[in-house]
Amino acid sequence: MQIVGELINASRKKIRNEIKEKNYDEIARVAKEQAANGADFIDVNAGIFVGGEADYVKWLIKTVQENVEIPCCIDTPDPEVLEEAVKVHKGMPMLNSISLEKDRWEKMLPMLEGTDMKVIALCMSDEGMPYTKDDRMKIAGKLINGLTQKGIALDNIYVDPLVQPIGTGDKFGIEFLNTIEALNEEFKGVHTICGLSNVSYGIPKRKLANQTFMTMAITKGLDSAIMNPMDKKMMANIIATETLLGRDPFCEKYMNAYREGLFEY
Ligand code: THG
Repeated sequence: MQIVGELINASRKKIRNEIKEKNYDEIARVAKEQAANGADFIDVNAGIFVGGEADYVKWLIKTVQENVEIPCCIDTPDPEVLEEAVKVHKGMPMLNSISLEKDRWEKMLPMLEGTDMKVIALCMSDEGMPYTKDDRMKIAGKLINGLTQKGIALDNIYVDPLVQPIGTGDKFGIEFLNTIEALNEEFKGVHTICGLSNVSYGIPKRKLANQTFMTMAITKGLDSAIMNPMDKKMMANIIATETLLGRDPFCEKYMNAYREGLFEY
């Protein structure tokens, strides 16, 4: 499982002011604790600062990269912000995200061509949010084919089928899970990713729903997630699920995690 640490996001009340005031030590701390707890990428999102977003994202990238070795996942729907942000990022970032929305698609494709950057392909189009597996697969197919036609490797594409709150539609969970399964069947080698905690918006005991949904999604083939790596139960749950699914030869990761005390929660 590849983990994108979600904590450096200005929409979180806890960190909004630290970003606004460019509190270097606090951002460095949150980057380091996520990396130390298993993050493979650090998501940076300053989307709430209208007009100042590019400046804040660039500062976040510099701050994160001065403190951890892992790359950033640059989280903005604005292609102009992405373009500026990519210039200050050292090494290969993950871009979050391209979609089939005309403006994003047309402005981001040239940015990706000829590079080895990773990109999240969000299942969204100008026709609005997809609800069923079939809606999502139509968009995903166009995204994957369009990207690979431009020479982008399947291994650099992370399809996000968009998790929607189960409280707003009983079938949103299963439609998402079926999409993960279909993506792995039809596009072998492509990655799948999501912001999984969306599923539990508006219902109690969110961690219970999130952890259960994570296990179900991994079973269908989910191989990456935007999540809180400081959630020890979730991290333990991921390791146990992968081991039980036969994706951990000789239970090595499970045993190592146990010995390192990662299951003491
Ligand atoms: N797909 C992609 N990118 C994404 C998302 C996605 N980026 C943003 C988001 N969704 C994932 N990131 C977060 C970051 C923080 C929180 C949730 C998702 C979070 N939320 C708390 C809550 O939900 O209650 C607290 C919010 C607060 O502090 O106000 O912490 O789906 N590609």
